[in-house]
Amino acid sequence: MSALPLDSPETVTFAELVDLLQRIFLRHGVAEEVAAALAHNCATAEQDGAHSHGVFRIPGYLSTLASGWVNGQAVPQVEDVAAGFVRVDAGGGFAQPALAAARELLIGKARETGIAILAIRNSHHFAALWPDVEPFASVGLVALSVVNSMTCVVPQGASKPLFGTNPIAFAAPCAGTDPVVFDMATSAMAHGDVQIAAREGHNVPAGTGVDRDGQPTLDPQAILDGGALLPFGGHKGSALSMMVELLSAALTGGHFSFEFDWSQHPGARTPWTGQLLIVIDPDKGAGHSFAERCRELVDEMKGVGVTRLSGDRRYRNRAQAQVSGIVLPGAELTRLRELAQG
Ligand code: NDP
Ligand code: PYC
Repeated sequence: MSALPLDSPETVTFAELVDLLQRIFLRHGVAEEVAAALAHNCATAEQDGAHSHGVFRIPGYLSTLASGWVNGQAVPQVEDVAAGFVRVDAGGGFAQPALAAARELLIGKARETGIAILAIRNSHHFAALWPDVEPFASVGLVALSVVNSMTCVVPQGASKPLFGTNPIAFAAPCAGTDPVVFDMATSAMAHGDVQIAAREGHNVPAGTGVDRDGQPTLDPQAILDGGALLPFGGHKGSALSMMVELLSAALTGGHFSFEFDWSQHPGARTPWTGQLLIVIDPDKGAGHSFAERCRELVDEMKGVGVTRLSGDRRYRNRAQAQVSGIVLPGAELTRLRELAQG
């Protein structure tokens, strides 16, 4: 019997992928709780078809850890600063364990006061943002989060990059169905998707970015090689990106996207910035009907012809993966297994 070609697809369960990724992180110097948080996050993205922030990110995590730029052993310090305000110093570690450490306190405050803010600083976020907000909507809360990244986006009207790709994610409970969730970079394209386009050798849409001379380009490699991304929607995306910088960095005590210098850490890929979450208990608003009102809006949207809501693609991928597993190229799984073994 002939061997399978190395890149024939292989299927793993979600639990198997989490376990594999966790072992990789552990082997590369990451503390147990941090490894668990990152592995779950990364496997969730892969399962949901968010390929720019799934296993694609593993080499970047590992080169960053090897460079000493991020502290995989950091223990987040949670500070209860006010009735509706929690701060976390992530200690130069990842944002996900910082959020996990503050989560119960944050939820308690949101239920008590109606709204609570979590300001994470001194943190690295290298992941999709929706896994940070969706779990709040799953317990009946509304959540909004922003995180800034690294300088690679030219503000509207400027001639040089300054902003990060700066995503905004929102999640709200919706009666009788999955939470309504959106998660979008404020750049025309996420940096990870530009990297994937370059790897796969296809053009990006017009308006995505400029080359090193500031000229519009469809070539993703030209964007990566000294070029830059543009905000989505011109001045509107640019204003939202500015807001993300202010909320994620100025408000939290983290770095702006342009403020950190990783040049002495070859291989560093994770932005050292900050993250803000706002969690609202909708029961304190118009009563207990928020999730029903959300459903009404969704139904009305469908009634006027919307066939694809934000989140639909992810939920569809997730449902499929839960039935038939997560499909990865065989060569990629082999590489991941090697990384888990050292
Ligand atoms: P997309 O443009 O792919 O999607 C943005 C949102 O729009 C999603 O909620 C998506 O839902 C929805 N959507 C996409 N297409 C449609 C459509 N045709 N109709 C209706 N809704 C649609 O995401 P981005 O490229 O902007 O971002 C990709 C990821 O990169 C995000 O997870 C983001 O958090 C991450 N990122 C992380 C950064 C960091 O610093 N950590 C920086 C920048 C980006 P669905 O999910 O169902 O496709
Ligand atoms: O895809 O733009 C991006 C990104 C930046 C940091 C993590 N992801």
